[in-house]
Amino acid sequence: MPLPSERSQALRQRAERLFPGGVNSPVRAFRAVGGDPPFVERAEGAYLWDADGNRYIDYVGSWGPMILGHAFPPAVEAVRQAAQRSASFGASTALEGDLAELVAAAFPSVEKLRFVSSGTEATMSAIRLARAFTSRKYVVKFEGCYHGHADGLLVKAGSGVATFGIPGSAGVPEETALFTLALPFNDAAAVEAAFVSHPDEIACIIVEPVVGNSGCIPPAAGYLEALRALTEKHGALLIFDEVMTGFRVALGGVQEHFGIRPDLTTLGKILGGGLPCGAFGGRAEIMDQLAPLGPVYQAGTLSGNPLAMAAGIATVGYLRDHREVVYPSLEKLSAALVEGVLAEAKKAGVPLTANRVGAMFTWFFTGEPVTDFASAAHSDTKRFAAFHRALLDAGVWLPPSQFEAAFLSTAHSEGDIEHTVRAAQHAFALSR
Ligand code: HOZ
Repeated sequence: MPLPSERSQALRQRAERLFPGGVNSPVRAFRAVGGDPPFVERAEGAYLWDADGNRYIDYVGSWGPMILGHAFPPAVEAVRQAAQRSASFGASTALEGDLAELVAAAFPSVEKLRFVSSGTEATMSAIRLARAFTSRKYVVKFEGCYHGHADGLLVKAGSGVATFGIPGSAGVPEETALFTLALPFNDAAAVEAAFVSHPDEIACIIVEPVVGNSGCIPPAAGYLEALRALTEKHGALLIFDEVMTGFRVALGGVQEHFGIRPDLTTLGKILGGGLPCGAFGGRAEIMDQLAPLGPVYQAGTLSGNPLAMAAGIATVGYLRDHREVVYPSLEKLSAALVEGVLAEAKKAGVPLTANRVGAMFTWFFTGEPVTDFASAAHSDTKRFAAFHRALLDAGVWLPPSQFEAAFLSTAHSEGDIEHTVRAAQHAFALSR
């Protein structure tokens, strides 16, 4: 990769002057892998181009939403048409109902929902609702799961919190975090013990049912079923945070893939086709506790924004209409990519563990299975950083952290996969 141009350097200097750390979200910085993040100028299909004209095969996909590739033409056209009718009304539209019907058809557990503008808003609101519905205070979450940056959820969180080794977050009062119990993922006995030590006090369990924010970690056989049974037994709600997995691991998310029905679900990312959009929904009797019907307040000027709705309808509608082709082909291509890189690591004697569910995956630089945050944290993050840099030099854009999942889109080709596997082979050879 040639050195950054004067233009790139000027963009970086300006960003560092204006934004803390030069970025508008910490995970965009390359601090965990070294080097400076390129400035993205545009993207199309599976590729990103930076301000110096370098092209990259993109396996971040805006952290998940771009399942149909960047600038997916039906979504671009839908947004263009919506913008001509005005970008925002702060009033109800037919588009909201159109997208809500698509969501409810894909997620039968979602009888009613509310749109918001981000995953953070969705999880924060779902928890408020669960607390109100159960009249209980405690929330169980899992180490390494990230549910956005609301105060009470920044406890042993994944994503940037794990990447930068921030144990919680400054600015979150101890008293706020007091009601959050962080337990190891994939350990049903720990959940059972929490219900014993906090009888009738736990409002809900919130879980990334396939973890994406410690890297990709699938649930062990029977684990999600155990969460469902324990919450039912103890009168707590089960919240599936499917912001990352919704419409990705299957049209109906992890709950379709593993056949579990949570009480509440949070969605985002693909839901808005790349525009700011989230939602939370579930059983009607719970959702009807929201204002103006019930006493739980939650609101947003840009909730159900017509541009986001239009992009979401184009994206989710396409996924629904082409699901028989989209998901099997994502599965095939993702398997080829993940297994191809794993095979090269094996040949080169590099300890590597691959976790994958559909088109969501992580290569962990450890020879041991990764089943929770503790085992993910055994990864050799220096080796990951070197791998990341080598792949970037070869025109392959991976998430800049060992503790983030990568994503494939329908726009990726077999040629992209072959190029990536060759780049990995080269990177492993260099690392010997
Ligand atoms: N959950 C995303 C990364 N794991 C969020 C992206 C961000 O924080 O910018």
